[in-house]
Amino acid sequence: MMTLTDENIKEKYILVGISPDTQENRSLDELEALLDTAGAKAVCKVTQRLDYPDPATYVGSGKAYEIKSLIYLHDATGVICDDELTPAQIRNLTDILEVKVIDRTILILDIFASHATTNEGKIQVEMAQQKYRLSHLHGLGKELSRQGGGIGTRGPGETRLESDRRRIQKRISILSGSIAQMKKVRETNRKKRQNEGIPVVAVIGYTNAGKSTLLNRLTGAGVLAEDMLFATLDPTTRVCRLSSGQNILLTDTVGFINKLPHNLIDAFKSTLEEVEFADILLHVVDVSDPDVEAHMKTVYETLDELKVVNKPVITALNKIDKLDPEIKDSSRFIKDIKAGHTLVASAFTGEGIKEVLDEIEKVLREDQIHVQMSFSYSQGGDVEALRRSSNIIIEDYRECDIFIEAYIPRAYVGKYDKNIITVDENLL
Ligand SMILES: Nc1nc2c(ncn2[C@@H]2O[C@H](COP(=O)(O)OP(=O)(O)OP(=O)(O)O)[C@@H](O)[C@H]2O)c(=O)[nH]1
Ligand SMILES: [Mg+2]
Repeated sequence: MMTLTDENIKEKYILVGISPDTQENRSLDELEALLDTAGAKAVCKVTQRLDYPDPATYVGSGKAYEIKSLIYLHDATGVICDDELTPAQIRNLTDILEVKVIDRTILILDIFASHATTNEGKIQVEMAQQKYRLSHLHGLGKELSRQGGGIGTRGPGETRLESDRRRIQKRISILSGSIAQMKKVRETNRKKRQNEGIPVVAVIGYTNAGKSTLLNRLTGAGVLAEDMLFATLDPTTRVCRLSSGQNILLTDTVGFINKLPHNLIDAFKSTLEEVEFADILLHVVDVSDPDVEAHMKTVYETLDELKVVNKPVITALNKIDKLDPEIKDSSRFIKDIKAGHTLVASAFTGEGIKEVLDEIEKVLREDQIHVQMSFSYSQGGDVEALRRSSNIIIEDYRECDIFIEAYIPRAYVGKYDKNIITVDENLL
């Protein structure tokens, strides 16, 4: 990715946030990282002490005028607010500040738009952008009517607003059709996978936690992994072989972030269904980030929003190579209390990776059942399917049948009812 030098960064922003505590506003640091990913520069950060945004101007009008003087001081080209603004807030702030006013949502949408590579990703991002536009037409409307200038602009401005609304609604309905179509294709693929019975592990976590690096480490997938936010938008699924020989599917997913726009979650629902239908969630955490606890909280809140509950979670505390040995060894190691299993790892150096795979195997085993089975030689296809989905311990080609001893998914008991000779009750 192109890096911008100070000279060719055209857009310079003042970052504005609200917080009940102005001592430290890490959310603004994250906003700066987002801005950097988008290729623009932060020139100054301002935090207003408020519990809730001011409905008219987000920060209150006094603070807004203070920001106006900072614009001149830093020669800023715009102001970016750390929360999604209402149309009225955008309008009022633009009136006072007389520079471009954008919000966190627009910035995230912009990054998503430039990182989307597949058709599906592009359509999903456009859907979120159009929905944002539709809900903010009134904020942008004044700008539109102003462009005409002079007498009578209000009329044409309003008309323009109406025609814009209709145009956007039409586009949203076309995009909805495409998304529904893609959802169907995804469903068919998923059904196929479910029939094959290969367990799916979804790699989830905060953006930049190291999900793609971990997937690459585990499968040699060659997925883009970069030190930027939202490098991955499109889910990549790769096969990974566990030490018992059993295969699993690992799916990389889009990263989560604090204040992830709702429209984006909505638009990415079909992609995020990969998470909903996974057998296990592999939660990757950047343990070297000072905000690690808040990041984990955001991940679980997003999962709740996606209605993904009651799934086994394995948490990999990643990037331990970046930690001071002292901190690393101290007993005060972070725990993910919501995960059934927490391990330390480094996708970078490979430390702890084998343990992560073994843990996946262990969790899968909890949902498997130990059986002895007999297949006729004409059922070779079933044996082949079992090889992909199960952990086979003995496969014996006897004179009159094929004898199998294996751990099979519990859900298979009904399917192979006629083939099962014994079930290990102790493991039930
Ligand atoms: N030191 C160190 N760096 C790591 C480790 N794992 C990942 N990284 C780095 O962290 C950055 C982000 O890694 P990615 O794998 O792209 O993270 P991601 O979670 O896929 O991020 P998004 O797709 O943007 O949500 C990259 O620069 C990686 O090289 C690790 O274990 N140690
Ligand atoms: Mg990634």
